[in-house]
Amino acid sequence: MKLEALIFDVDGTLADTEEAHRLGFNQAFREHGLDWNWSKPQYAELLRTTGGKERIGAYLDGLPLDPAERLALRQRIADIHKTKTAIYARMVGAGEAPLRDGVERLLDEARAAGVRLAIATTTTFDNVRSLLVTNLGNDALERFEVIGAGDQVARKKPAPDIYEYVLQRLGLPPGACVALEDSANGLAAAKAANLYTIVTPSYWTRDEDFGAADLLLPGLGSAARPLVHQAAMLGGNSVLGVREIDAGLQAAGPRAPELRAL
Ligand code: XBP
Ligand code: MG
Repeated sequence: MKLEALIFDVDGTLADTEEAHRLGFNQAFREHGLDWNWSKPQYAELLRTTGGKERIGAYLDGLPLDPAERLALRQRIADIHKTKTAIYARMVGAGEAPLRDGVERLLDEARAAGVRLAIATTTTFDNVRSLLVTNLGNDALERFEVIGAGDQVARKKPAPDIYEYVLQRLGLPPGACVALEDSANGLAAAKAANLYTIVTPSYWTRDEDFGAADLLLPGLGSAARPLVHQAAMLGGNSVLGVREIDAGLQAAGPRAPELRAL
């Protein structure tokens, strides 16, 4: 099936945003009078829980609290998270989360080739807007036909829900789309939605297991940082473009449910 759409994860895939998220959480905790401070190693563990509100909840679960205290703090999660989202927007707006190498190139190439673009993320929609508008200009959101984000679905990654939501809104079968991810949770979500999945790990996810990925690359590649060692795998090209992605999708053959439908 011909490549019709690229579906991008956001955090870690479009940009290395997790340090801005971590600092945002910590500042929000301080502003809410809490003495919590998530270190980098601790945050790497906490990232196993996707979704900021859920992540705060998982952290609370690990604290030695009496039930009343735990409940009272649980009821404050939404407020704390709102503060964190505002702090994150300011940080991203100040240029602290540039796009990863090759991302803008691939987005431009896809547009020129008539390949549709979408987003499937667990992060809050406002964060997607801050990141895209800061890095790609005011009309950045219009580049993406569907933006699936945050609480639009009941279950976050690794559940397939956000990918299924995006596929449904695109009106496309998984076999015509490719997902781009950076984490094991994201990969599991995309594969559970039966998508061909390309993984470009980030600082936070580089030690995770990506054995299920259809294509694993250190990045998308650019003239400044060509994928020298992967060029043979990419038909001689040292950057990942629409042509290479389509070739990978064709080589992988039909996705399982489509096969079953034959
Ligand atoms: C990343 C996440 C998010 C962010 C924080 O998911 O798990 O929770 O860390 O964002 P993805 P929020 O890579 O799928 O974008 O605080 O807005 O949830
Ligand atoms: Mg991610």
